[in-house]
Amino acid sequence: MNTKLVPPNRVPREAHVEKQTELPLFIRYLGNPILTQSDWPYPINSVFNAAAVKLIDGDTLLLCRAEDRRGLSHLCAARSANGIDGWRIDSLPTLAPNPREYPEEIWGIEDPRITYVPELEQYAVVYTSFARGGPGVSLALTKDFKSFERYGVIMQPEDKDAALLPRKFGGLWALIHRPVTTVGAHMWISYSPDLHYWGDHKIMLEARRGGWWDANKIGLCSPPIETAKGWLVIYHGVRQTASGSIYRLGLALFDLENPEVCLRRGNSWMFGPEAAYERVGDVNDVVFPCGQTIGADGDSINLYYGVADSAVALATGSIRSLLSWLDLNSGEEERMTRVRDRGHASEVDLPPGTEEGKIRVSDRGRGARIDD
Ligand code: BMA
Repeated sequence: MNTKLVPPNRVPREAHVEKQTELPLFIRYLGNPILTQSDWPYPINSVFNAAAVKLIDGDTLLLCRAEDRRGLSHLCAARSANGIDGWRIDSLPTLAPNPREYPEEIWGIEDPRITYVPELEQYAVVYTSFARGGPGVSLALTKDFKSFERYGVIMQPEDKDAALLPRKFGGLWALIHRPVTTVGAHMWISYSPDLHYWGDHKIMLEARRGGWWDANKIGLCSPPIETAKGWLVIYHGVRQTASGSIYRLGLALFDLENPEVCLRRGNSWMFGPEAAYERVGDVNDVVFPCGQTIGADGDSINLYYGVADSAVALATGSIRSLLSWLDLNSGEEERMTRVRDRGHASEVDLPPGTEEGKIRVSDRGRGARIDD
C-alpha cells in the first residue's frame, strides 16, 4: 500500500479564500419575482420550482409547480416571448395529478425538469410524484405540453430531484436522481434501455459531511448543461441549522462521455438566499432552480428558480464565467480529505524513513499517530 504519513504539525495549513471571476456569477433580475400566485388565472396558494425550455417558436415555456390551497401541487405552463414578462398562463392545470390511474400521485406532483430528447423528438418531463410511500420520480413525454404520455413511477420512494440526459451513453438512457438511503442523500445516476426499466445505479456526487454547506443532503437542480469541458451541473446543498434549512447552489462538472465521473466540484456555494423574496416565504431561505434556457450566443443563461417555496424568480449568468469560477474554486475538500479527515484508513504522506508497518492513523479525524 502506498501509505504515507505526516505528523499533524506538519500538515500544511491552507487558508481558504474564494477566488472571484470578473463578473458576478448570477445577477438577479430587478423585477423579481417574475411569477407569483397573483398572476394565476385560477386560485392557487403559490407557484415555484419551474422547469424551463426554449420552444421551437422562440418562446420560453416554464412548467411551474403550482400549489393549491389543499397543499397539493400540479404543473402549469406559462409562455413568454422574452422569457421575462408577458407570461401567458394556461387557464387550467397543464399536467394534473391522476391518482385514479397513477396512485403514486395522490398527494400531488412537484418540481419538474424538462429535457428535449432529439432522438425521440419529444420533451421528457421528469417530476416528483407524492404519495403515502413518500416522494418518487415519474416520467412523461410530450411534444407540445398539451398531451402527455405518462410512464408512471421510474424510481420508487424515497427519491426526487431527477432529470434525464438528452442522449444515450453506450446505448442506454441516463437519469440523474436523488434517492434517500441508509448511506445518505446523494446524487445517483442510473441507466435504462427503454426509459421503463432502470439499473446500473451509481453514486455520482456525494453530499459532503460535517460543517460543509452541502453536508448530508444534496440534489440536482436544473438539467445538466452540455459544454465543451463536460456536463455542467448546478446542484443544491441543504444546510441544517437550528432555525431550519438553507438551500444554496453549487457547481460540479462531469465527463461528457461518462457522466458519472466528476471532473470538478466547487468548494463554496455560488448562489444562495439573499434577497428578501428568497429569504422569506412559505419556506424561508430557499433558492431552488429546476430549469434554465441558454441564449443564442451559446453562453448566456436564464436561470429560473423557486424562491422560498412561494414564487418564481430569474437570474442571468454566463456558462464561461461558471466554468472559470469552477476552475478557480474546486478541489479543496479532496485535498483536505487526502491529508487528514478520512475517518478510517489513511492515505496521508509517510515521513521519510518511517516503516509502514509501525504506522496507524487515528480514525477520528485527529490526524496522524505513530504507534510503536
Ligand atoms: C425540497 C423540495 C422542494 C422544496 C424544498 C424547500 O425537499 O420539496 O420542492 O422547494 O424542499 O422546501
